[in-house]
Amino acid sequence: MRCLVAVCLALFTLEVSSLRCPTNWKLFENNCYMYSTQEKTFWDASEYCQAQQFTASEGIESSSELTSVHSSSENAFLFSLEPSKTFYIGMYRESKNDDFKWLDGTKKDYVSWAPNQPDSNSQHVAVMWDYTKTLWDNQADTTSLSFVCKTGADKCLQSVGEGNGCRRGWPIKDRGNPDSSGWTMVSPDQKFSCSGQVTKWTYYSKSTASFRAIVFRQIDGSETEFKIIGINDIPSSKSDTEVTYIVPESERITVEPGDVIGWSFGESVITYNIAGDVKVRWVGGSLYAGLTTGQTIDINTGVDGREYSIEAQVGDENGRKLFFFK
Ligand SMILES: [Ca+2]
Repeated sequence: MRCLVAVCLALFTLEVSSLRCPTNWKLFENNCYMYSTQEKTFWDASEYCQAQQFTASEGIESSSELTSVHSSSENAFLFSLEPSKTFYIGMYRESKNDDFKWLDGTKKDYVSWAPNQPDSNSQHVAVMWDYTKTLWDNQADTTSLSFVCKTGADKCLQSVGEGNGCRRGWPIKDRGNPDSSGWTMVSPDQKFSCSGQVTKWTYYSKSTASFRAIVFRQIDGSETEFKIIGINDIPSSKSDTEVTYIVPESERITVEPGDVIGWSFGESVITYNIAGDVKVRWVGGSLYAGLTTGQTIDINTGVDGREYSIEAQVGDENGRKLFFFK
């Protein structure tokens, strides 16, 4: 399985200010929703949602809960996730004499009960009922059903450990060609979406030659001019393997949304795959030795469609992970 480059790019080329959801979650207004095809009892489903952990901008950590519903449009959106099945939503009551309420603690300001529901004294939880389409039924909490988890969207939201879904596809087994020596590269379409510090680099090293990971900032109005925001020299002692470089605190590069990833090497060290939809700008020659932070360079020798195995992890000042860039 290799990472689908087009999918990664779609995540990173969103407007910086726009809300996003982790892979497999769908955005609706200000929230993210995941329809789970796993079938669980109501309380197991709630536990499953709570076990989903996320990181967001400012290092905020959050989890999810079985979905609440607050409008007919949200209700219609939920129904559209799986119109042919009955699934749990996050409404329950303690006993037959209690009012129904939302598990996530939000106010009950909308309901969509089917005619004559809720009914039975022993049915304490709500489902989106396939029999009545967008209308709800109260049922027993012991049936195994699919369900929907909900969490607040954020411009940087991602599942912990997921790496935007790209990490899973890290193309170790499909690492392609060793690049020839003496290039400085920038991948201007792949922008950082959060501010923070680069705490870790991971790349696929073909040989033991030193590798220079770089963060660039595009000069306003120029296609080809980039300022070097920071450089991490990685002394590689490994070949033909994935290299992880934990950046010492004193060397961490502070990035802003819109900054782009780049790199430089004097000898052949990194591999690539032909990938027509990832445009990499490059410049050859003797730049490698002379590159310095703050310098602006014209990266204009060529533009090529290639995918490199390189990833930056951005954390806050405490090193906590915020998101992956690849
Ligand atoms: Ca019922």
